[in-house]
Amino acid sequence: MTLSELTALLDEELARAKEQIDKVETASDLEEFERTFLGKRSAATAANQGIKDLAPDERPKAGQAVSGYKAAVNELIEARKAALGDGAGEVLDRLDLTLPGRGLGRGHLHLITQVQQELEEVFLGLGYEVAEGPEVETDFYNFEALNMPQAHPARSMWDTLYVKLGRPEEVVLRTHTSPVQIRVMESRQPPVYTVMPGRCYRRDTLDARHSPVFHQIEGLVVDEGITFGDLAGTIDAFTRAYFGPGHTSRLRPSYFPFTEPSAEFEVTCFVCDGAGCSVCSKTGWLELGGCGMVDPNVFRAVGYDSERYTGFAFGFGLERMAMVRYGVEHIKSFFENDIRFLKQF
Ligand code: 2NL
Repeated sequence: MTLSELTALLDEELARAKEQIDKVETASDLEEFERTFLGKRSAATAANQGIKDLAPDERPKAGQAVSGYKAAVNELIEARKAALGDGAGEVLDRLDLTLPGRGLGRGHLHLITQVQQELEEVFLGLGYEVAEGPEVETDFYNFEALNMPQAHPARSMWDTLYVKLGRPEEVVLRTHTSPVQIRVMESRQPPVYTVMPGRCYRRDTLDARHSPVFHQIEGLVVDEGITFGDLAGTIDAFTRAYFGPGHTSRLRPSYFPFTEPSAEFEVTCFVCDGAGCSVCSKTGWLELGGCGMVDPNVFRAVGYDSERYTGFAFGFGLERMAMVRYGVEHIKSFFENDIRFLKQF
């Protein structure tokens, strides 16, 4: 191969490359193009190998011709790559296998939270405030201030869970939300119109109606001239607001250490409207909670003038409320977090 044959070969080959570059569409086309015009069997390689056979003074010119050719071909490749974009059109050869994805669905409030918020709304409507307090309490707030001195037999009404802190049996998991009422009364003078919702703990064995953890809502009213009639009227107003105007309530004598007199309150069964069915054991009434006039000893414990002020309090379990209202048979359903149960409400 003479020098002029060599340069002619490279010129021809470059012209062919310029023609073919437009047909390159994909990354593999581009690889093939590079192999054809720059690879082992390309004109560039043949020309390169021919250089050593030329006269020594012709060799630099031949070398320049080869590198000029290579540079021109590489330029064609780069320009084409840029024109085709990233991946050099490879996407055209692939199938789109992406899926639209699985929806996670939207959650909602737990049934107990819904019941709690609905009850709060009813009492807010009656002019009450909502207060919350600690779940880990001292003996003073959970028992002593509620007219139950140490070793008082009435304490056995609550099987208590103790926390290993302070003196033995000094710190407890609250057995009711009443300690919050003590804290509210300690923090200010009457009038008090407040409800206290929250989680409570008792050393009870789990059965259909008892759970070691459950929720309560309690109410407290303290003002001048509050009577048992106000208590009965409030319970009835609440019953109508929550269960509907067709429902009414009744009180039956009972005992709590912190109220005197004390009563249980019942509402007309909303399954049978008072006619008697299996839910209300054929009585037409459902027991919902307890209530009474605040014992003057409780007022003394918080520094209220028990000659000037009277008041009432009431309390009931949110799980019991939800069970009778929605026909839930076992209290454990509220704590198992089985989505098939939860999503029904
Ligand atoms: C029940 C009974 C009741 C109270 C809670 C209370 C709180 C203070 C003073 C007086 Cl600070 N009373 N709370 C009173 C009567 C009954 O709940 O069986 N609940 C599930």
